[in-house]
Amino acid sequence: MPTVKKLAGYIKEYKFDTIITPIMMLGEVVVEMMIPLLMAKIIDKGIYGKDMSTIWKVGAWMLLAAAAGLFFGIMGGKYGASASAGFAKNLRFAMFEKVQTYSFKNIDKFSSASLITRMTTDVTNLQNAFQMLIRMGMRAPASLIVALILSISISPRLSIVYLVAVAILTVLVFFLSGTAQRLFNQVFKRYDDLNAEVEENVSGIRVVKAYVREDFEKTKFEKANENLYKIFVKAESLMVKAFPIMMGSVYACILAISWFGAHLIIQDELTTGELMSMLTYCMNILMSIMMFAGVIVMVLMSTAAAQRVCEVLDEEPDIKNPEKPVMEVKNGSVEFENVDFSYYENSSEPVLKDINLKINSGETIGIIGPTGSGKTSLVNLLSRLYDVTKGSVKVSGVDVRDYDIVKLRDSVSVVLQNNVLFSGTIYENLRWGDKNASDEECQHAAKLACADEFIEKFPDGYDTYIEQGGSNVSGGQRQRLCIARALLKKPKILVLDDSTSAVDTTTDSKIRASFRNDIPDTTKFIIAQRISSVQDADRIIVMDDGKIADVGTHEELLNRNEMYRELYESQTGAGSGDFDKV
Ligand code: DGT
Ligand code: MG
Repeated sequence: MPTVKKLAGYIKEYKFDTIITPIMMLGEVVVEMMIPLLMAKIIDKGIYGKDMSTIWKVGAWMLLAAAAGLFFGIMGGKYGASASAGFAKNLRFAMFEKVQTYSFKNIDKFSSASLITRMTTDVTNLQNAFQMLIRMGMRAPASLIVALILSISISPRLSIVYLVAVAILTVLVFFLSGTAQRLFNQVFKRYDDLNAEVEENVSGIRVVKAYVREDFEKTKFEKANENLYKIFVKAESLMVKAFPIMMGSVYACILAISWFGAHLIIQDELTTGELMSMLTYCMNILMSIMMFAGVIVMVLMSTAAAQRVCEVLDEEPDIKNPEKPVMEVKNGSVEFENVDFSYYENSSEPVLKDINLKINSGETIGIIGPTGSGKTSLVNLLSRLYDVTKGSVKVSGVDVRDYDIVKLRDSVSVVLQNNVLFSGTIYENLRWGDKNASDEECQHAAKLACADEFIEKFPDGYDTYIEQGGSNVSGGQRQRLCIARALLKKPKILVLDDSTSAVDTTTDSKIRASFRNDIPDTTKFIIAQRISSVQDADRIIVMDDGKIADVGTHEELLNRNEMYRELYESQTGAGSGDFDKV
């Protein structure tokens, strides 16, 4: 019930459409119910009474009623469609808006595939159920009641046949729909699996091709697809069986009415016209029951979708702005105090353990260490992409959790390890860093990141269109564009997470030189696998297994840290790694 109330809140500007739809449908029912009465009159008075003028008069009324029915029906359809589509639109927007507030952790919890299913398939299911509810939810019971009342008023004895049929059909319908609903609920779960499959494959299609894994992927997909097929067939075939059974009982009912009705006509207790109307009402009543059952099945089926949609809307972003946020990041000094961090609340082994570190504003810090040692995890705490599990991270002396998130992220600019560009021109992509940056500022940032050299070679220069994900630039070009974008923020702290790994060493050192000369006051964190990328840093942090193994200058570490020395030698020795000499 709270779910219904919550979802109803998204009808918003479509309230009028939502209310007018059932009213129109009621109008349609009333008109529809008059037609059998008029028909009876034509038969009994007009045809049997051989009275042409009655036929004309009542015929005209019938025409009018049919036209009115048409009008109400069209209006009901129109408003119903607008109300349900509008409801779905609002819902999708609210979900999209909510997802934008999610932290990395929130997104990890749902997985992006599931978020997509929830925003598309689930919302569509809700939209259909909603439309069914406002159109048929009122029409079906109303039609049932009016038809029952009118037929009882014509012939109470014959109506008993109805009541028996109604009872049998109701039991049948609700039994079937309950089973169908359970099956359809499983369908949604399978959809999620399928979408996860598609998303992973399509977003990684280049790797799939490079490794000739198409067949493997196809088999995997086939399985998910087959599962969906099976459960769908099971649910649908139940519904298909249900239909002839229901129609069977409708025809049985018509036969019974004709049989008893004929007797009553012979006994002069019923007229032919009245029997005709009774038959029409019979159809009406039984159809209404089926329709109503349909509504109930759809609404029940959509409860799973509703729940999944509400989960997205109700999810509390675990990284939120504080009550009284600090609005200014004064400088780029950083302090880690007894920091522990894990990605899951109850994981036994934290990813970062007991990190203590003090960094002055303007320092250049290199971070080096084996893969999985926690380098990315460490720097992600700076701009609150994740929050610490224990201890605190301070920027310019203030806990990062006390800052306004926007201000913090503007001051702490991170070039993520697997960074992406978005579809749009180079200018547009760079202006993610600062939407008001002038062309000159963009070009200056590109120059610092050594991106100007290749951009200027493009025929369209800075107006070159970048495809989705940056697929039409090389890995090294993409990295340089991402650095330029980060520089445009004019950050107090700049984090480069393995951001020059695809850039040649000469360009890499040129980029570092321009940082030194152009943004000397910005604190720089440079994560790298190449010693040459960090050796001129003020201090180098050696990470190992989630801990800081050592901190020092290049020379200090060469003298005292074995891991560092080995890494250095492996990279400078003949035939391997880089050839940069100190
Ligand atoms: P790299 O980039 O390969 O050189 O490795 P690092 O040093 O950047 O390692 P990092 O911080 O990405 O990973 C440290 C540990 O945390 C590693 O055992 C994998 C785990 N981890 C990393 N990212 C995630 C994540 O998003 N979710 C979960 N559950 N675990 C993660
Ligand atoms: Mg990393």
